[in-house]
Amino acid sequence: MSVSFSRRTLARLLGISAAAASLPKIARAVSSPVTGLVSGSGAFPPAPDSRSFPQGFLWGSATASYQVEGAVHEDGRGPTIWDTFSHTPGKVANGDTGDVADDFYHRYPSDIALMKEMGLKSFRFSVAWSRIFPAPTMASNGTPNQKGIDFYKRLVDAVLEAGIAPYCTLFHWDLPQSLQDRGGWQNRQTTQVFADYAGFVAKHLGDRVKHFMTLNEMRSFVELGYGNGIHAPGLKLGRKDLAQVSHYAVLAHGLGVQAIRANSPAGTQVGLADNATACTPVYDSPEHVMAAHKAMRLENAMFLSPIMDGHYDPLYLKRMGADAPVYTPVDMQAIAAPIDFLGLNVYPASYVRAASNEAGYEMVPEPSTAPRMASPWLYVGPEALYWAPKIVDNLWHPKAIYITENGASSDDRLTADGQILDTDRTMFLRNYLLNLQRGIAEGVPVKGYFCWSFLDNYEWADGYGKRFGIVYVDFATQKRTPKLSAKFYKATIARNSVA
Ligand code: GCO
Repeated sequence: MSVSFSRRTLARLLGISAAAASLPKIARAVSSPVTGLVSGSGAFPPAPDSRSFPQGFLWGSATASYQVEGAVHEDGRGPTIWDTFSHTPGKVANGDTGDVADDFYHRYPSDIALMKEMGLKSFRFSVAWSRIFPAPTMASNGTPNQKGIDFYKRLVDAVLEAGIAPYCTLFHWDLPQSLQDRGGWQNRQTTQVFADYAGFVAKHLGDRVKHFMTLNEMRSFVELGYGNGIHAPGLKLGRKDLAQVSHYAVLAHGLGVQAIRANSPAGTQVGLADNATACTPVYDSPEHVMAAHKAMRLENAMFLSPIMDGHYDPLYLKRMGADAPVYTPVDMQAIAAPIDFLGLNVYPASYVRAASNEAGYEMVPEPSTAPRMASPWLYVGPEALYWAPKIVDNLWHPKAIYITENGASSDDRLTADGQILDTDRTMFLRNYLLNLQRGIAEGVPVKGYFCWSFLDNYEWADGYGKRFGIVYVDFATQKRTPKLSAKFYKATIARNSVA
């Protein structure tokens, strides 16, 4: 089964969304920004206002522990569900595992030097829980592993030394195997053990790291890991059990927020990285825009909306009926623990149109000719980066928003002289960024953008076959080669304006 099915479709299949209707004829507005001319001297022309970002905008890039680190048996790291899953025949394309990945565990100094050279202002990475606590149980995380803590201290120090701000994610899917052996995210106790681990990391890195994110993409690890089984731990739960897992995910987030706050210096900023369905009106008209606002809440009813609203959407609960999650008012209070920023991972646009049904909208499926990148699920919908933050801001007024991921997979090929001329990824990034700029210019409080990803890396069930980096990695030699898109990004950062 391809990943394309899972990302956005599963919630629909579970009956959470309104039924998709036939595709209407859509008039799409094509943005045609004025292109600056490069002068003969090679100097950059002044940026037209429709391209420039606010001063101090935080240009960054992101990675995740299992996708880049490798060194899975080193310095006391315990096994995770991804070690188990990737070593199970038939689960990952080409039988690829994260055993070596980008060898970032050893090569981080030169990779950070490359980030600095590119002008990155921030770097989002994740901590591997099992490097800190190799074998947690449901009773406690057990004995901390000093070598694991020391690794992340060294990493963060090197990032800071390069003048780059570290943004730390506590959970990017590599759950310790010892917890999965006790039920993993199906066991409510995992939420408390996660919070304890998050508090511990905040205590040890909080002097260096000012921004923490609890969980990355709850919808992905819940639906892909526990719903259709294409990600670790590979389970296929029914609708009721899956809804309970998603409840534990949001609860873990809330308890994590509280634990990080309790263990870090005043002023530490806490948030999450959520892949909220990026509800995008089919075009800009009052009824479709209104429909997209309704969709943003209901399509994200298991994840973002309870975190921001403090309750589950009544229509979601009605549709789930007896399959709705079991929870207490105390749970809901924790889930809605105030956050300092909201991270959005934005990839495809999910098109919405007005409808006269109970929900007031319907999702519009992609036509077969809709353009996509190398990953089948990754439809190109640049205006998602305008509408998702805009609607989220209108609905919930977060204090700050970061785009914690946005990027694209391409079929990168080396030219005879060793370059990667990824004009497609560059086109993708340019158009998404122009849409982001539009929202910021209108006052949406987006403070930073993290390109996914810095390096080609282990793309989960797709193995090394789908490349998302702006830096090419030859996995046989570990040689890094910045792609054309990296040069585009460097120019964009230098000008603080879309290049
Ligand atoms: C995810 C992750 C990343 C992916 C990226 C491309 O959401 O899946 O946060 O780990 O690699 O999104 O698929």
